[in-house]
Amino acid sequence: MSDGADSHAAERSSPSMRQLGWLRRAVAAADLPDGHVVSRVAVEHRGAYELVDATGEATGALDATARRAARTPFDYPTVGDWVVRSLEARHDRRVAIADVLDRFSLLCRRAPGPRIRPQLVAANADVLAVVTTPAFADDAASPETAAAGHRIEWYLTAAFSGGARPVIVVNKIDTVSSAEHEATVDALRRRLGPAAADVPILATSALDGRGLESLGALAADGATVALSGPSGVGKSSLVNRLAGADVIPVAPLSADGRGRHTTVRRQLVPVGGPAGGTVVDTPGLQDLVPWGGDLGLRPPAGAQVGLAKTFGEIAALAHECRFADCTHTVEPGCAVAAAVEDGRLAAERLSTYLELVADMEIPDAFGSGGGSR
Ligand SMILES: Nc1nc2c(ncn2[C@@H]2O[C@H](COP(=O)(O)OP(=O)(O)O)[C@@H](O)[C@H]2O)c(=O)[nH]1
Ligand SMILES: [Mg+2]
Ligand SMILES: [Zn+2]
Repeated sequence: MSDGADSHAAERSSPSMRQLGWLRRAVAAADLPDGHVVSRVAVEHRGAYELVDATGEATGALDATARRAARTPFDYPTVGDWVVRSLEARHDRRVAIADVLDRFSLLCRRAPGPRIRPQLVAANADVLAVVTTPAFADDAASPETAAAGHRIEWYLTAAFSGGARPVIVVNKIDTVSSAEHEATVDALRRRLGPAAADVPILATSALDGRGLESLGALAADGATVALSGPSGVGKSSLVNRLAGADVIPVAPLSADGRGRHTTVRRQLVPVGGPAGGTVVDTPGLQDLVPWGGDLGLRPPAGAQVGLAKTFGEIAALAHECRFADCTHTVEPGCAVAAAVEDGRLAAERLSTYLELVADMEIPDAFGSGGGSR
């Protein structure tokens, strides 16, 4: 998009540490070793990291000590991470990353496949914007097409679990009438039940610019907004529009009107000028199955927190079940099933919850005490 009318000119100079979000961290910069600075990871590709800080950009790789100490995927940097790196480049022209700083948020999915493995998507995002479109949102509302993926509850749980505030962005509203996009928003609210109270829903168009101010305002004062959602919903278009420049390639539409699957590098992009923040474009994912294990966050969050925020009414009911390890499927004395029976809980809410917990492979998610099955 190069309409020249964008209010934010492209940022060519280095972003300030404030815009990159450094001042939002409560970590003292004083314990940095000599000859080192903190930088933020903007792009990750095969063990190398593009880093950005007030001095500019650099390519880095873990130093030998950090590599030897790395035990799990959580020990490696991901986009959005703050790292301690050498000012001087090594012989391979990369700077040496000595440390990955504690994360206050982490978007982490269960990697596809039967093995339970984590895959880090983005670190230190304040906000997770779940991008959808009127077409996708309508799909997600009907059980027959839920298999097409992109179930909002999966993203909300991942955001809440990982310590990020979720918002839903209904993009491409230029493709429908205002009555239709309002109907989409209403349907989403109904679908989310009580959780809708904690999840703002924005309507945007990367084409005509509607709603972009509200979205951009979330990335103010050093805040980081990560955009996630399936391919083709307009994540990269939104990032470009917010950045006021074509910084990320936009996939052409395929015949079915949805985006083609492209392997776009994830990227962290400064937006909104010196008083702004950053946005992170993530690769197109269908359902993002939230990681059910520990995320190593300070302060800690986790899957139990995420599920309880996304399905608060089910969590509350589960306390009343006869068995502490009730799965809310076949047990006698199940308060959740009883609530569905007498209409206090929508059957779809329970089936959505059960599907999500099955995807995450968390046994007895709302059980209170280590019962075995
Ligand atoms: N009509 C319309 N098309 C859009 C909008 N945002 C993105 N697109 C188009 O949708 C396609 C996919 O966009 P892209 O940004 O690559 O989506 P991504 O896969 O989520 O990053 C491209 O053809 C865009 O031009 C929008 O708000 N309205
Ligand atoms: Mg994209
Ligand atoms: Zn139960």
